[in-house]
Amino acid sequence: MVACSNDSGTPDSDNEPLENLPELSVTDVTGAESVPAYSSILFKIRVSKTPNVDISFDYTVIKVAAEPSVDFTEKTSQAIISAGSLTTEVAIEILDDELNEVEEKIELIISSVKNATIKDENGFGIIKDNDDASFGADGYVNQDNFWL
Ligand SMILES: [Ca+2]
Ligand SMILES: [Ca+2]
Ligand SMILES: [Ca+2]
Repeated sequence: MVACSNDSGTPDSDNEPLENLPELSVTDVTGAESVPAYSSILFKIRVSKTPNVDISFDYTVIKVAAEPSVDFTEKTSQAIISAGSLTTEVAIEILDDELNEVEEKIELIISSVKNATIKDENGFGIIKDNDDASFGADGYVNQDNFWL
């Protein structure tokens, strides 16, 4: 049977039987607020080996420690890893604000996978803050002392 559980996707066989489908994983990523208001955080979804056919899946992005429509834009859609490719990227919009904050966290979850199996169905995205501590909006006391 298959022995390589930890390989980096080396294509070592050609025509896979169905039970040997590639395995999908979502990787964790880091992004940051940036000026002007919009930037992206790029989740990478990779397969364990080069697929012979297109792999499709649904994904959705939810909050873990962040506010939808304030810190990021929620998104649910579908993506494809084309035959012969090992990865695809999903861009999630990061919204800038003027608050000095701790790191925020979102999560991407995949489902309804076709032509692959799921090894790691979710990945976390860290959004780094880009604001100074000096003056918080609406009386929000800055938390910079935690980091000093
Ligand atoms: Ca924010
Ligand atoms: Ca900012
Ligand atoms: Ca901020």
